[in-house]
Amino acid sequence: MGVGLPVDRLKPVGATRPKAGVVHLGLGAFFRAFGCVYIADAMAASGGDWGVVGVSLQSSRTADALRPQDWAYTSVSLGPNGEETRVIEVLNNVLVAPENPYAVLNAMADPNIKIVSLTVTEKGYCHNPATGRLNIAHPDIKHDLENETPKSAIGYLFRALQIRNNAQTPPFTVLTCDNLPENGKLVRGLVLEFAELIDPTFADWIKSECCFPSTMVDRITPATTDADIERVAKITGKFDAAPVMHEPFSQWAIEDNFVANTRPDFAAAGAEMVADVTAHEHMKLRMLNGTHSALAYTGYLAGHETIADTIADPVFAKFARALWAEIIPTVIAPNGVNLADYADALLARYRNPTIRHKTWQIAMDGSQKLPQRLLGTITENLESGRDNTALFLAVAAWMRYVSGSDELGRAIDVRDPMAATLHDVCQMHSTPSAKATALLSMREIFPQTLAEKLKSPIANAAEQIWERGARNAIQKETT
Ligand code: CS2
Repeated sequence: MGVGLPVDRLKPVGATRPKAGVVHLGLGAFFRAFGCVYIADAMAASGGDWGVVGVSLQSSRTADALRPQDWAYTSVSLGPNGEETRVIEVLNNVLVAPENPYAVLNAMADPNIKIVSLTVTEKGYCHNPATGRLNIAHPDIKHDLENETPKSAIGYLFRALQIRNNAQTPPFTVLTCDNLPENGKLVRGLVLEFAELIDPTFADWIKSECCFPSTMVDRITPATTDADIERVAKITGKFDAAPVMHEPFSQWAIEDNFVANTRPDFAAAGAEMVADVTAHEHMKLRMLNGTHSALAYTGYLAGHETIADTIADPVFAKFARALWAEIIPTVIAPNGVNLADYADALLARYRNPTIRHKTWQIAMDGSQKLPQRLLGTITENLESGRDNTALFLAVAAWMRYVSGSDELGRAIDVRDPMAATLHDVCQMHSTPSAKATALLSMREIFPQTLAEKLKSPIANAAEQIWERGARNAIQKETT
């Protein structure tokens, strides 16, 4: 820390930690900036023992940062006109799964735990993104099928449910908060596929007793930087090693389907409890995440560091509008929502200059994101004979990005579980159209029938992106 900064460590104001009712798998910045805030508000409004035991499935970084603060942290709302801070005190422990998988299973098996929530990112489901089926060749799934101490989220859910069943404890509700379509149905299908490989009778119990509500989650949460940590210390007068930064906006639509109807009073905290979240999910995944990915790949290639920088460039603002014009005809608006207004609001959120959301951060894991963000929309437009020009450019920009070098020939640090294969596939071919065709043949991402239809338009878009550069290609195609 710089000279003259406060040295007092942040501590909770409340004397005791709230009793735990939730175990959260994958405790990253997003859930701390989102789910934990809703839970804090729900407990403030209506009470209940809904403290959260966070679980890091990979590193001990968050646990190490939060332990000296008794798990309290600062949530920082980045408004266009300034920052507001608030201390969140709902965590009552953070466990590091690889260090002690039994502690995680014990926490999940505790009868007081009614909900196991997840933000493990798309790749954390160990599924095949094109089909939604469990990837049984995934090393963590292979490991978990053969060992009682799991590595994957699916393995943890299965083993913990098994322990509860053996102890005649009712199951928990599995509350997924990742940006995947019909995310509850997806995780249910994956847990059942896993269970059927081990114990089909037990799979029947999961089917009949367990609940997997789907949710739509929305709050832009850029990664916290060292500069953020210093600034928060200056503003609050306390040193917090792991504050979370987020936009003021937040929206949570939750399918109201919980074991024994037991849950925090999410509605009192502003969440929408609905019978079916499909409309919310489609709108958000296609209109927000779809344009986010499109802007991330094209913006990165054009040398823009953040979404705010990208969208401040009029060529990209126009590109975003062109994307929404193609996406909106595929979206059924949730009750009371006007999709043109929703797009305007997204544009305003992207423009928020205090959100330094890196194009590189959003560009991660494209192989896992493309199907639900862009390919579903493209498929429906093709079926109805509608235009896809801007969406094709977005897919081609992803191809250019994963080929591994930018428009100035500098290496791109491509983070993706399939990064090595994507890079090798691109290297084997010399022309943009040949690279595009080879990438389209990756069945984990592009289903065969779609790939065939995409061959000529994507080869064409790839040539534009490679030859003109992303910005010029967009400018030419979207005017
Ligand atoms: C982003 C999302 O990183 C990404 O892929 O598109 O994290 C996005 O910021 C959130 O879904 C907004 O709710």
